Amino acid sequence: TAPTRVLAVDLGATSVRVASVDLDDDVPRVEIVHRWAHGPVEHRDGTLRWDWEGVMAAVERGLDEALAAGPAASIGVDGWGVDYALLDRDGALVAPPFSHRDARTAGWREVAERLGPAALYERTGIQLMPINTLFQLAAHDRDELARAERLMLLPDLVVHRLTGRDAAEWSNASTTALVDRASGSWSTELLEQVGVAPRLLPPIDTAGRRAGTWRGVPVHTVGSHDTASAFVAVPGVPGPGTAIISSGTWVLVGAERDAPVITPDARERNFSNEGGALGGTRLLKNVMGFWMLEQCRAAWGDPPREELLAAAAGAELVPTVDATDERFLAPADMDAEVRAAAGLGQEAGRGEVVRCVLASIAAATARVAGELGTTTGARVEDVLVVGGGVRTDLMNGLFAEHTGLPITVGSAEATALGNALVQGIALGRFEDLTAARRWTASAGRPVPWAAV
Ligand code: LRH
Repeated sequence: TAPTRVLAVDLGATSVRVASVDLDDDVPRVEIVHRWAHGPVEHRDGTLRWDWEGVMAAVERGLDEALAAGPAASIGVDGWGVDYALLDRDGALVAPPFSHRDARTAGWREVAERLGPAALYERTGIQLMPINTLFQLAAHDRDELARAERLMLLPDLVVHRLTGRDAAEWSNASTTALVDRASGSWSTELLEQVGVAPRLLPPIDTAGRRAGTWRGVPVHTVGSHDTASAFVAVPGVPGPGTAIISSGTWVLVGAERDAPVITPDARERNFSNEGGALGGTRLLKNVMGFWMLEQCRAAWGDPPREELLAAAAGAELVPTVDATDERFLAPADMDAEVRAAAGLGQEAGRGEVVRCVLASIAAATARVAGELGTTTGARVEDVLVVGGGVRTDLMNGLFAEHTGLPITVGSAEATALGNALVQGIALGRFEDLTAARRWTASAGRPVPWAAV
């Protein structure tokens, strides 16, 4: 029989990738067929938006290249969360989609106060953060909203462009803070409270379904939220005491649960209950991730990452900052912001700043892992790490040092891999999630303590 080769389109906030995975291989291998580096761009009105034409061109080019190399059994699409596009009556973009780092959400706390933070949390189970789709929409340009006939989350929009499917996949919809967690549907009330006509939202559906075809190849829905896909492809079968870290542009720290944990304690600690790719909940918190390092590099004129990491590995002990603080979301100068927060003067070298960033991420991660134990009543005993960040040994080592727990790192391309696994389940290649994870477990490696 022909190998089960599937293609995973993975929209990352710093690079769009099209990957090929042969699900019949002995070990999981993700081959990146096409990669397009990008980032939020300043629009002519001064706002931060995405170059959507560029994203779509990269997707189609990557799929073309992948299909030129051989046949594929299926295509799946995932991407970063919370961002959306508005489409007009002809299905064209009303304007380029905003980045969640755009400053228009600065007044988000007032919106939260108006809606009632406790009620908001009880209804959605989502951590209150400025980037939530809810707060983005509350601050969205009213003229643009008035011209909209459809609102689509970005990975859904790619599927729509490829196949015509008009729906919102559950895992990503659940992260918007616009879904009523009890009913699993869009909250008409919340949408109206932020001035969005509920009819703009497409129906919610689930991962693992056939969405249509592109050039004759079946397209399946997958965990369209990249974090949901990354959690699918962890190196092992997580137990109740397993914390999972998706280490990348953001560092997402969480654990899997069968049902949402929407308690006063979870609210107090601002934990999110995001929908799993194949059901269940990711109880999780966002920590600022490698974005902080990349923005420091940008402020320094892009010196090689390896040099900075080597300097950081040899740096003196440094103070840490709170890597969950929104001041690090999109500061004008990340280097200056970190130095100010940490009390590091100009005499501190770049190595110290980078060390401070990575140690701060690790400290916040360890704190969240501890809180997960308190909130769920199941102490965290081991940690699985996936995502592009696993390539940075110093970061892995700092996770081990700060959590004091055994750490296993898995695939740097876990997002694409998880996307591929859900396609594999839809195709009948894997019986279920556990069977799929047994395959990815073979790619795990323990992190030696001595790495720091
Ligand atoms: C990670 C991620 C995260 C969201 C953020 C916008 O890529 O999807 O889960 O909170 O980007």
